[in-house]
Amino acid sequence: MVSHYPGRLIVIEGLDRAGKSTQCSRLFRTLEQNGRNVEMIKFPDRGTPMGQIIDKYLTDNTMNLSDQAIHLLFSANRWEQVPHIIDKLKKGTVLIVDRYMYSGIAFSAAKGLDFNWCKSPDVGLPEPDLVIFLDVSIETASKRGGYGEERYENAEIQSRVRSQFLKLKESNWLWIDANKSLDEVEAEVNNEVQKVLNNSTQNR
Ligand code: ADP
Ligand code: 2DT
Ligand code: MG
Repeated sequence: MVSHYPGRLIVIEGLDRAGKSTQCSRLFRTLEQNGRNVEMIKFPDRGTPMGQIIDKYLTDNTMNLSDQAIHLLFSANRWEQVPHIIDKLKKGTVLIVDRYMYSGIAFSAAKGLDFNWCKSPDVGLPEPDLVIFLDVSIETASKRGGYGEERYENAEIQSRVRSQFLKLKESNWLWIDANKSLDEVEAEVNNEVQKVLNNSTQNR
């Protein structure tokens, strides 16, 4: 699954408080220190006009949007970044992506929307070269500061979302036990990313 662009797309997925954002930052720092051309992207990107509607939906429980409509907005929020993603991949950048289409599918399917319907709006997005899933138990996640106020941040929903991620899991995903220490998880991430980057150098 190594893409035809010189850059690489590395996706980090997982439930809330699995350590995604922390590991994205650590990976970014490591690759930057190694002299790589690297950039971090996060979905939802709350900074765009569409992202602002998504942010309102997540933070304001009184905001009513149909499950289908918000699903399509999350997907559109990815599609609006595609020109930027392709541009960076063409320039040889390593893009570290904090959540991608898999969160989109898992969260909406967990609400009861049809699994295949949930997949369709993201068909055609740039394919990742590596998907890393940080698998944290609901118990560990709760201990990491408890859940906040945003929509979806409760144990019952997170547990249903995890079941959907299991349905999405593919054999080439790096599935990491994210209950381990930050340093242990980081070491596993670095090891696998290094393999993907070595592979890309050979293919260039
Ligand atoms: P996410 O982006 O997946 O929601 P974060 O990276 O924001 O998760 O981490 C949530 C909290 O849990 C932070 O306070 C972070 O320092 C802590 N944390 C993340 N991973 C670990 C870990 N492996 N062990 C202990 N604490 C962790
Ligand atoms: P954070 O900003 O804390 O990562 O969480 N979500 C995310 C969806 O429902 N669909 C999506 O496509 C994406 C990318 C997961 C944002 C919340 O939004 C959910 C948690
Ligand atoms: Mg995060």
